[in-house]
Amino acid sequence: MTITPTPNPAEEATAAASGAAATEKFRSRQHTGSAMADTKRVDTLASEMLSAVHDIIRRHKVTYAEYDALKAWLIQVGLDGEWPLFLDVWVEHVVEEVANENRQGSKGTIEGPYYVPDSPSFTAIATLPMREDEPGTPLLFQGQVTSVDGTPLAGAKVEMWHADANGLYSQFAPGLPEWNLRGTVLTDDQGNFRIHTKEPAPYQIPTDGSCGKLIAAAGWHAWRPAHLHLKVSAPGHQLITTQLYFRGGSHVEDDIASAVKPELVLDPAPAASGTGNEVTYDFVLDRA
Ligand code: MBD
Ligand code: FE
Repeated sequence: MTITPTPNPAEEATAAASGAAATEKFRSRQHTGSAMADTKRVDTLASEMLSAVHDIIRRHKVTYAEYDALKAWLIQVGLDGEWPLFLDVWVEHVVEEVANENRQGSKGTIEGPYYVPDSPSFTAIATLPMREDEPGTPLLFQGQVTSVDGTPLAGAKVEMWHADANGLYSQFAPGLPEWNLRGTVLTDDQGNFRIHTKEPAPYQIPTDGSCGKLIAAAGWHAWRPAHLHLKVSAPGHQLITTQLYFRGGSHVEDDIASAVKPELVLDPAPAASGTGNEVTYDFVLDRA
C-alpha cells in the first residue's frame, strides 16, 4: 500500500503540502554528499549519536511500546516530508552556533526550511513582491552593509523572505504568487538599502503533521515569533544567514526553534512617512 497525503480539494495549507515542498526544494539544492566521505568522522559521529540514544533508553527504561511508537513516528516524519522542518526547528540552531562561533560581524541564526534562491532582484530602494491587498502593517526595513573594518559594501546582496500575515510562505503554501514576500536587493554605492514590506505575524509551524504530533504529545507549543529571514553577502566576504524579530512580540522569549538572540531583536518606530513602521539595521560581514 502506498500512503499519500490527505486529498486537499480546498487547497488549504497543510503540513503534508508544505513538508513535501520543503523536502523537494532541499533535495534539489543539495550537492554535498562528499561531506560524509571521511570514514573516521562518520564512525565517530554515528557511534556517539547511537551511544547517546542507548544511554537514554537505559536511564529511562524505554519500553517496547515506546520503541514502536518512536519507529512509527519516524516513518511518518518521512512520509509527511517533515524531516527539513523537524531538523531545522530542533537541531539547526546548534549547528549554526558552532558554524558561526568565530564571527566578528553580525550575528546569524538558522535558515529554516523555506528559503528559495534566486528571488527577483531589485536596486537599493525596493518593495518586495506582494499582492495588491497584501495584509499587514507596512514596514520600511533599511540599513547599511559594511565589512568588519567599516568599509561600506556597494552591490552587496540582501536577500529577504518572510511569511505573510497568515503565517504562510510563498512556494510552500497554495494560492500565493510565486515570489510573494521574497526579494534580493542590491546595496547602493554607500552600501545602503531600503526595503518596503509588510510586518509578518507570529508563526505557528504546521500542527497537522508529525512535528505537530510530537508537540502535542510532549505538551509543547508550536510558535515562532514574527520574523524576517535574511541572507546578506558580498564578494570577498562570508555570507551571513540570519533572522530578525520584533521586541515585545509573542514568543520572542520562547521560540520553538530556539533561534532568537538578543542582537536580532528590532525596535521599529512609526515611519517618518506617516505610514506604518520603520527600522534601521546594519549588517557587518566578516572577510572570507
Ligand atoms: C519557519 O518559518 C522557520 O523559520 C523555521 C526555522 C522553522 C519552521 C518555520
Ligand atoms: Fe521562517
